[in-house]
Amino acid sequence: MPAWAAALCGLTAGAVALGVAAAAAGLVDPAAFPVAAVGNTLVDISPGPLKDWAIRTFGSYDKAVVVAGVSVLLALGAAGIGRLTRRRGLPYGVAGLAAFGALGLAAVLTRPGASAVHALPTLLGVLAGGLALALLDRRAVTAVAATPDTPDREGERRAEFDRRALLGGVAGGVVLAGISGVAGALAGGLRTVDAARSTLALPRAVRPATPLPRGADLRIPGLSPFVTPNADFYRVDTAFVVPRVDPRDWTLRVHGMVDRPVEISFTDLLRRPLVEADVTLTCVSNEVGGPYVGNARWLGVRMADVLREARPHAGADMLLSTSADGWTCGTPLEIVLDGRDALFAVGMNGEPLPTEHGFPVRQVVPGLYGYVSATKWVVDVKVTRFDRDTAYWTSRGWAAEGPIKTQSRIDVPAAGASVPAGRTTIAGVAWAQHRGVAGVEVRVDRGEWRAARLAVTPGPDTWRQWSIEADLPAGGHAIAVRATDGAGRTQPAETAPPVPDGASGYHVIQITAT
Ligand SMILES: Nc1nc2c(c(=O)[nH]1)N[C@H]1C(S)=C(S)[C@@H](COP(=O)(O)O)O[C@H]1N2
Ligand SMILES: [Mo]
Repeated sequence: MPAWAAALCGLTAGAVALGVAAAAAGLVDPAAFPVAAVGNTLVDISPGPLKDWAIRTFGSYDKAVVVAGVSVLLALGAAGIGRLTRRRGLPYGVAGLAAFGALGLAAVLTRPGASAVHALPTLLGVLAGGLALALLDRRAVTAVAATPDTPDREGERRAEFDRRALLGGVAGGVVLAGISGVAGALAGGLRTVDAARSTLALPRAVRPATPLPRGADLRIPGLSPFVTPNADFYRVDTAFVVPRVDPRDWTLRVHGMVDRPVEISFTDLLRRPLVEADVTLTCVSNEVGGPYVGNARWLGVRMADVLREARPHAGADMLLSTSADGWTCGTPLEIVLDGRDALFAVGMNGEPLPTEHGFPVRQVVPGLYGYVSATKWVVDVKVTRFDRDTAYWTSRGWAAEGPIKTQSRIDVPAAGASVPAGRTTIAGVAWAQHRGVAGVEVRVDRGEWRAARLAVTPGPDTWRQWSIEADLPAGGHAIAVRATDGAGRTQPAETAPPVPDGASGYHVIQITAT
């Protein structure tokens, strides 16, 4: 059998193994798909700087890149298994499959929330892959009886490579893998959680947010809208597969340094008084001028109400929250209790939280970067101390506390754009959550800093739009922006990278007037 045919047998067997595993994972739990578990584990164990680089370079596609890498490795492995089977015999090929299976199993079973049934997809996959390998290997070589022109000894039969039979077998395997893979994805995706989300009717807030003041949105083409639609809201997390948490199974445990541990079901949570708040979220890994910032109207229960019921001990200074997929976050207790709208949020812009933004419940704390405040799919809050516990990103080189730095961004014109010479509108957003934005200034080339017109804001916890007119002679121009917060502090000119506590420096763009 030629080498390519042996490799093809291995690839097909690998595809069947993954297809069957995907189908089973669709029924058990998408997180039990071994490739997803390996990807998740890789994300978790890869060093911080590598992860930062990936987020910077690939943005929201960082996981797609990991998937592509893992797929290439798997394909190479499967082809190798096919050739091993040919050269050394079926037991070696099966052993190779089992080795991949063992890796997958190790990853699946060490994921948070894993149970014994989570092993099933991997085991079934290896079994199906082994069977496929054996069948293909047999099909590819047909026993042919000796004929006069193949003068073997009387009655002896020869094995001969049968290309047709092999390709038929491969086609069958690919179809099987495709159908089971799609079935798995459908079963997983359409399962109960999505149904539960789409049928969920959120109660009204006892303290609704006031309607957005007129003039909060300057409605300038190209300027970020004041409210970021859910579909456009940036997404940053370590979750390789979006955790699907069934609200009927969800509970929130508040424990640790408290007098009375609290455990709440989703129904209990919705029975509590809900409030609404407009809050802008920002990611600490956002570069100056970057896209990881968005504003939404959140509906939720005040974290302070739940915490006060638990009665935190005097020495406690940190909330260590954990998500359904094991991510952790450390938030200063004092900030959550100081009266700001820190929420266990269930609604985002008038609908239940989108799955990728934390359904059914996430934290939202105005003024803190997401990595120290905004736990999605939150299930556990431990009241503790910063000197006793360390959260996910803190153990990877990021600061333990992450107040949001005052920042401003030019949206219009776009960086690098050409505009007609003459009067031009420059516009953007600025944020200094919980301190508020009191001023924005713009400088063209080496000119004076000039105050921009500020849009109205509902409060200090959201970003604020701004705009200014400038008269631009033909030629290249550098436009810079800087904001001043409600305490009168102007953002510093000194540049700092996102690590360890957020980027600083002015956003400057180059444009051409023609
Ligand atoms: N469970 C979980 N929650 C998480 C994260 C995560 O990786 N896992 N990332 C945090 C970070 S770094 C940010 S900036 C915000 C982003 O929230 P969004 O994806 O809804 O915009 O979520 C936070 N909550
Ligand atoms: Mo973040």
